Amino acid sequence: MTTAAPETVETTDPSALEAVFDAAVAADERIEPRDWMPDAYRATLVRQMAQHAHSEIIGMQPEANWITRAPSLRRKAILMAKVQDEAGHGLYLYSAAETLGTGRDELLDKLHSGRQKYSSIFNYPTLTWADVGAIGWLVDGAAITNQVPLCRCSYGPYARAMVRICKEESFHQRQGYELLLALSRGTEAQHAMAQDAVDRWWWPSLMMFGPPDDESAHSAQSMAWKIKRHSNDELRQRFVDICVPQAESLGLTLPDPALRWNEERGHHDFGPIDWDEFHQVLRGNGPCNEQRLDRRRKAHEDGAWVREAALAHAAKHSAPEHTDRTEHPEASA
Ligand code: FAQ
Repeated sequence: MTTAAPETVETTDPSALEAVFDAAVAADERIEPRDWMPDAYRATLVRQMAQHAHSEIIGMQPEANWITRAPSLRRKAILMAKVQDEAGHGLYLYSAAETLGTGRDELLDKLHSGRQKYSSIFNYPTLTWADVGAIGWLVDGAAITNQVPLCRCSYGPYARAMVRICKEESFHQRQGYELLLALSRGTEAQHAMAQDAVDRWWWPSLMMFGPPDDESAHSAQSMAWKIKRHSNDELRQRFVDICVPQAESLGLTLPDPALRWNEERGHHDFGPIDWDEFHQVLRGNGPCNEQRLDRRRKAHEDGAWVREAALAHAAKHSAPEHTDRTEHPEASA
């Protein structure tokens, strides 16, 4: 916290500690790892941050599917950089979750055993090259809409991780938009490919924001704690309003006949979302759930030797003989 940190408060009385925590949240101060916090606040953060971290690393798969088939060296270099960024985002978020006392091994174990979720969006297949553009424009666009307010999250390490992530996501969104624009202005077949990708990714992108507010189990408490700053429906509406003029500039149509400007509300109305599909995907029945988790487990197993080597290296460098060697006169030469 920026002012009176709870550990400096000379009390172990839980209600006094909670009062200090509540006051800090009310004053928009940041809660830091060593500050006292309610167990439920810690658990909610771990749940959301873990789901977010898992989404970043599982989210590498749909786009990585196209790296070997990117249509030019320029597109390939951009795509590789983007997929590597997603891995980096996962690392920032796992590190931020570690500040809450939850190890990365534990979180990965929960992902691999299906006990923790990742975003529904990554259970859809990338069937054509245009899907890479649609993911950048719509999926990264939805991610930014959701994540910019998280830069003001009450938990310091999460908020700070989000600042950097959002900057990178912004580049991701623009490369997707630019890719789709090139296809849309290309041949008839390229335009049709771009339109088909937008048709398939639009509704799942709206589902990324989570269930409607009246069915969102965690929103009210998370907003009271200032982890979330806006409700799922508010952010979904913001995203729709942003996308409509962008789709027009792209020369593409959003696949929703009910989409129209509502003068009274000052927002676009849109058609009903298929929540049954959303729940099916969450239950593991999406088109790619099994494949995504299988690949993730295999990547983890294949990487075991890297983790072992890193641990051996760290142990070697913390051993006393290593300390002696660095004190050798030649070591500083
Ligand atoms: N998919 O009560 P709420 C990205 C679950 S990053 C799966 O409303 P909450 C970057 C929810 O966990 C994308 N599960 O929950 C990228 C809860 O289940 P639980 C990820 C979902 O937490 C781009 C239950 O439903 N972003 O895309 C989903 O208040 C391109 C009840 O829901 C984040 O994680 C869903 N769509 O609000 C990477 C952002 N929605 O835990 C690669 C941070 C809800 O009780 C390529 N997270 N659920 O078992 C958040 O802002 C929130 O967690 C929400 C959900 C908004 C996702």
